[in-house]
Amino acid sequence: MSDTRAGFIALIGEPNAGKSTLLNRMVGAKVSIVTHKVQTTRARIRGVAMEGQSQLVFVDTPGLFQPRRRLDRAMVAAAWGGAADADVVVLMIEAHRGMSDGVKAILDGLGDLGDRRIALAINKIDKVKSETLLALTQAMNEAFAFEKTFMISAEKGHGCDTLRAWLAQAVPLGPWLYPEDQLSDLPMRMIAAEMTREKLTLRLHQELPYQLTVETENWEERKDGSCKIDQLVYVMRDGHKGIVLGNKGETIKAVGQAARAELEEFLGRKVHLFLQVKVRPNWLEESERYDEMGLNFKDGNS
Ligand SMILES: Nc1nc2c(ncn2[C@@H]2O[C@H](COP(=O)(O)OP(=O)(O)O)[C@@H](O)[C@H]2O)c(=O)[nH]1
Ligand SMILES: [Mg+2]
Repeated sequence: MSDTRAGFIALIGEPNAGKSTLLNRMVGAKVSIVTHKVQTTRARIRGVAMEGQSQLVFVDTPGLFQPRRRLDRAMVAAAWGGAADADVVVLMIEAHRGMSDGVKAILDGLGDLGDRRIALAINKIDKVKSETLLALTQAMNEAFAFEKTFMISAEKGHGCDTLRAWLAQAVPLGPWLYPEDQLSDLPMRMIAAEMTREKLTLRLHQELPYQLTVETENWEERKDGSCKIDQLVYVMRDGHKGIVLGNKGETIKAVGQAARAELEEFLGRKVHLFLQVKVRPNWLEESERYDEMGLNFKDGNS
């Protein structure tokens, strides 16, 4: 009998709680993109971490919030779906924001998850005093019977080893689900598209990132060990195209350079990245776009 363990751990919470930051820290590599803007993560992203004999498959989810548009609804459905499929659910909240209306709405939904293990991770403890943390821990545990409460800083690392060690014994006994050296099950073409989307999100105005999506069109392995990647940036309006390109193309050029540098580091080899911007007024209503993001178009039906 083997004594290996393996399981899925869903990270849920409001947008910006720090789910993607925690996933990357647990995996030890950047498999999910992180920005200070809300709703950066769109699809369910899995990252694999090993802790002793346990394989922890973290599922980063889009944030849970009040959905208004089709893409929002598909994202929220993916987040709850990720939680329903997991062995362990970790609800992440922000220490300084406390029990917000959004957190209360999520607490209401936790009851429907059945009898799986649910833990609380209060994140961003670097931002608050310890009295605040104790009061918040108490209030949260009065609202829901969490199996454990962790106080962490996903960014700085505090408390993350304790959380990981607990998760390692919380996942069920069983064979590993992925090869030991695999970091993510996301196809490389999607990781590459996400990296470009992150760089765009970091550079552009508040609303615009929501209105665009990036897809990898072509991936060509070259004899010299490098690869050539062609990506399309879909925007909704001509004006957006101008903003993405920037004056004399300088914005798209800077985005391309930053994304290429990160891809080269991730892949450990030379990358030739070509970006093209396309105006597609209706991309938010096209099911192929959702397939490429790993979302279910029909989940967005109102
Ligand atoms: N101060 C502080 N900021 C954090 C911490 N964890 C994450 N952040 C920041 O919070 C923002 C949102 O993080 P992200 O992981 O994208 O959140 P997500 O939307 O839940 O995936 C980013 O700017 C992170 O750098 C933390 O422990 N402390
Ligand atoms: Mg995220």
